[in-house]
Amino acid sequence: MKLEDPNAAGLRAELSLAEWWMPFTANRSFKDAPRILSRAEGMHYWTPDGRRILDGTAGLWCVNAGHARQPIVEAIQRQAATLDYAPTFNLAHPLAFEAATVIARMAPAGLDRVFFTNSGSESADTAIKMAIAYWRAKGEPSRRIIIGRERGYHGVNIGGTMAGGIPGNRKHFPAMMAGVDHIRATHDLARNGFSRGQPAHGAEFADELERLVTFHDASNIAAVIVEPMAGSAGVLVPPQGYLEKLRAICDKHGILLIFDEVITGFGRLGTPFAAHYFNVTPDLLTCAKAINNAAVPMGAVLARTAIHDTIINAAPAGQIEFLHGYTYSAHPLACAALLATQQLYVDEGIFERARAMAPRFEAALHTLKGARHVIDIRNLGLVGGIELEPRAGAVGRRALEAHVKCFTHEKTPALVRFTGDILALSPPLIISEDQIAQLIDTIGTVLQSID
Ligand code: PXG
Repeated sequence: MKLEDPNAAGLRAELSLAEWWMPFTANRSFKDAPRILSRAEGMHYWTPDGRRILDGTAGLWCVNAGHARQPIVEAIQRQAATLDYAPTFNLAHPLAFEAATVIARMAPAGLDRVFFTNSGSESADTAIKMAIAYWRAKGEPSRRIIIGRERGYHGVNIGGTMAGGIPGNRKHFPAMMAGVDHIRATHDLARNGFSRGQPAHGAEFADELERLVTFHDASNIAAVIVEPMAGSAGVLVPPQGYLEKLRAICDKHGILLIFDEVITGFGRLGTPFAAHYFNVTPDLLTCAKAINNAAVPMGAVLARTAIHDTIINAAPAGQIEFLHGYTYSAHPLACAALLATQQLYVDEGIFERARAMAPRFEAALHTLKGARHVIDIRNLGLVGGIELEPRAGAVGRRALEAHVKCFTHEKTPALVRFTGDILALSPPLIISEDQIAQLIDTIGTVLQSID
């Protein structure tokens, strides 16, 4: 196939699509009809043929400040020319300390030790290893079981895959990690359909944790890992009181609570973290994506001081305390992007902006109630989920078709995510009211046009 891309200098010749094995993609059908993005700025992507697409997903829930923001671009450029790479095993560079300090200061009180990774998946596996290392250092090494939740997503590494609860992601990779169990998901369409914000029913789903504690015994359980608000599995907003209950049960049994804030971190709900929004503080918190506006791959795990100190103090002086880390942990370009991004969030009041826009986003989103195929709408902060009735015998096809038709919409194309038969919206936090209206209008007309 030939791709004439004016932005891809050096790639103008015949471009083969065969070699790149694409992630989480139906490779064959995609390559039959590829959708290519070649430029981005602010709220928009552009295709190689110059079509401008409104970004309804902030890339993949990650470009919270909008695309190609100048201060971030320049920080990366400067850093690449100053210190392109530095090892961080028994060596360091100043930006890493600065970046950790900035993140610790904005984190919920008590979560003030920061371990850098390169993705949300690495953050999940790092947090799981921290939990296990903590109990070992504390003299309770039998605490090794990790409890996840059905429909949870914690990335694709072994710990995250096993603690995760999306059946399709697990079924090809059974039993890669011993000692994992799951509480049930909180989704309850019958009682909570078309909820605005946190649904009223379902705090009692947290009691499942008590059942598992009785079953496994608390002395064998290291940690519970959940997304405070689940995104990838289709925008599942926690019922009122649910997270508080999980926290209380963990406290009662001395179990660590891990929040996976890979998509909720950095303003998505109008607060720095979802922990602030819900006023529930975990013991470990994973993040990635918008930590540096996704400009360079980066993630982090935030730990309570006591967890950090327990692991550090258990090792003899002079010995490595936590045998874990990545070649690119605290990569200089990622740190430079982080510092510029966090400054931009403050300078432009981007989290406050998201908070102010959330009610207008909610109102616009719920105008789709009654649109063809729509069986539920849910929202929190600048996240929206639109659940469609699946086609008989073809689960996921209707939402895939809606996604493609939004992208190829003649007048006002938009990028919309889908998972199963749920459309997910998570626009950059700089979206305007007009752009929200346009996004919802595009989805509405597309839903009318598909079977
Ligand atoms: N945890 C959560 C809660 C996530 O949403 C990860 C971990 C993994 O992060 P990395 O950086 O390893 O991909 C994620 C990633 C979608 C979608 O369409 C969501 C993610 C990734 C790709 C697609 O909802 N989230």
